[in-house]
Formats: sequence, structure tokens, C-alpha cells
Amino acid sequence: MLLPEGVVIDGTTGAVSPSTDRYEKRLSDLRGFFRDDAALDRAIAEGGDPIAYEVIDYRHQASDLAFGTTIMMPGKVGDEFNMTRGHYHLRTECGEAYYTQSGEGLLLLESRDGEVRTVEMKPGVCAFIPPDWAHRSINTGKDKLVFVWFCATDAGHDYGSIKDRGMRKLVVERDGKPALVDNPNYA
Ligand code: M6P
Ligand code: ZN
Repeated sequence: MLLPEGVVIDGTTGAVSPSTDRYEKRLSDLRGFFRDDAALDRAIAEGGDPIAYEVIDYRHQASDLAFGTTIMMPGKVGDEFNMTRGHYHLRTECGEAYYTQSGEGLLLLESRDGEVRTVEMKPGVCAFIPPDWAHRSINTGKDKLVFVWFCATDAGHDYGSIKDRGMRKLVVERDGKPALVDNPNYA
């Protein structure tokens, strides 16, 4: 039987205690997601293939609800800010919430019929991700971006269409500021 417990989440480091799982993605794991492969190679060589983000889970298969943190490093690949792969949920009726704890970023969302929206990520904002919207988080700041996510345990990740086609928009640095631009490679 699952028992109630208080899970301690550090909003600065993203540490979750207790947690059930964790993984990290390095820049080399994100090949194919950034626009500029040569810039990715340079960033990997210069930084020693740095960690781009880390995900820590509190997840029990016997419960419908899971949560955890994502800790995103600052940085850019070419002019594109560090980002997650981005996904739809396999269970298309499942939404998600992202409650930012520290840092600043943008949540980029895209519906199946091609509508694009962004939600600012900053402490105090809990972003609502409706069912069947692709979502990718982007660290546009100089510090770590740490947020807590809440999602159905079995929502699942569908990376296929994002990996194959990309998202319609990119978040790049223009004049020192984040800007949303058309993805020239969108298929
Ligand atoms: C958030 C959640 C996770 C997701 C992670 C990384 O923390 O939505 O479920 O796995 O971001 O994003 P992605 O899986 O798209 O790389
Ligand atoms: Zn999700």
C-alpha cells in the first residue's frame, strides 16, 4: 500500500527527497533537436558535452499522479537557447502543469492544428499545458531554470513528430533578448 508522505523539493537546486528516479540529458543526446548541427558540435567540444538538463521523478505506478522537477542549465547552441526535446503525450487526454521555482524561461506549445503559444516561466507562474499540445521548455536566462511538473503517471511521451518535423517556432537570442522566430527547417 502506498503511504502518504511529504516530499521536500528544493526550488533552487531542484533536488527531490525522496525521489524514485532521475536521468540527465547531455548536449550530445539532443542531436537533431537544435537547428544548427555544427553549432551543436562546437558546444559539445567546448563544454565537454555538458549536461543540458536533468529530470527527477516522484512516481509510483500504483498512483495516477506523478510529479518531479526539471533542472535546465543556461546556455545556447548557436543562437538557440538550451531546451528540452519537447513532446506530446501518448495519452492525448493528459495535460500537465509546470510550476517554476527559479530562473527564467519560456514554455513553447504547439497544438495539432498548428497553433503556437508561449507561456513565460518565472517563479510564481504555474503554466497549464492543455491535453494534446506539444510542449518544450527553454532556458532563456543566465541561471538554472528549475520547475516542478505534475502529470498523469502513464501519460507517456511522444517525441516522434517533434523529432521528425521540429516545432514551428524556435527561441533564439536577438539583440541580447529571447525572440520567437519561424523554424526554417520545419517540415
Ligand atoms: C518535464 C516533464 C517531463 C519531461 C521533461 C523533459 O520535466 O514534462 O515529463 O520528460 O520535461 O522534457 P522532454 O522529455 O521533452 O525532453
Ligand atoms: Zn509532458
